[in-house]
Amino acid sequence: MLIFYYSKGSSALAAHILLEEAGANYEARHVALAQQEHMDPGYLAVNPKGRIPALETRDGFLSENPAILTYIAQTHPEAGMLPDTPYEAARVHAFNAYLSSTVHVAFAHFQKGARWTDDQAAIETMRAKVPVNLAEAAKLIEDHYFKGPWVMGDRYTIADPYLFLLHRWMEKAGTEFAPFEKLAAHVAAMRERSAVLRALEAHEIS
Ligand SMILES: N[C@@H](CCC(=O)N[C@@H](CS)C(=O)NCC(=O)O)C(=O)O
Repeated sequence: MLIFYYSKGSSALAAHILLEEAGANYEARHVALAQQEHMDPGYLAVNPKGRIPALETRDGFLSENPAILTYIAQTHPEAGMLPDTPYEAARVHAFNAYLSSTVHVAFAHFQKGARWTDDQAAIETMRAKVPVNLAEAAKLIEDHYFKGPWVMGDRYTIADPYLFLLHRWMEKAGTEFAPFEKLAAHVAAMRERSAVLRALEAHEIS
């Protein structure tokens, strides 16, 4: 059985959705960020980076959203969450790498600026830029990478639950999401999936 370490309302929501989509046999263990439980020695043994999410598999521990999403998809091939051809699969990984390395990091400057500087004025300056950076990312995705109705077109893949985080990041940062009509339709379509509703309930998100 898989053990999934998550925090309510965190980016772990993407993998939580995928575990539900795949019908995976897993136990969810909550790690409260607000209580600094991610820095407890017990959790640092799971993920020395002290970040959420993490996944305990029969082979060992995994961290990093794109890797966890890929692992769940590859161990549940019947769910069909990864394209079969190398090129299409690589496009999914490229999309998720962009969310992980650029968009999530851009959002982190809204709440976690102290990771990059101790200068309070610089933290405020970086924070002020976050809504602009997220809007630019959303425009890039909408104009160039989102095919519709799902990220890759007709096929729902591991890019979809990950993209679902974007509107939450934008709302938290105060970026208007509604103008991105294709992405807004994607959020609405995601909310019609029972797996998404179950994961949202686990995160206590209405
Ligand atoms: N690159 C990591 C980022 C994970 C990450 O930063 N998670 C946040 C929650 S969304 C976290 O654990 N924050 C705790 C902290 O920064 O102290 C991934 O994609 O899994």
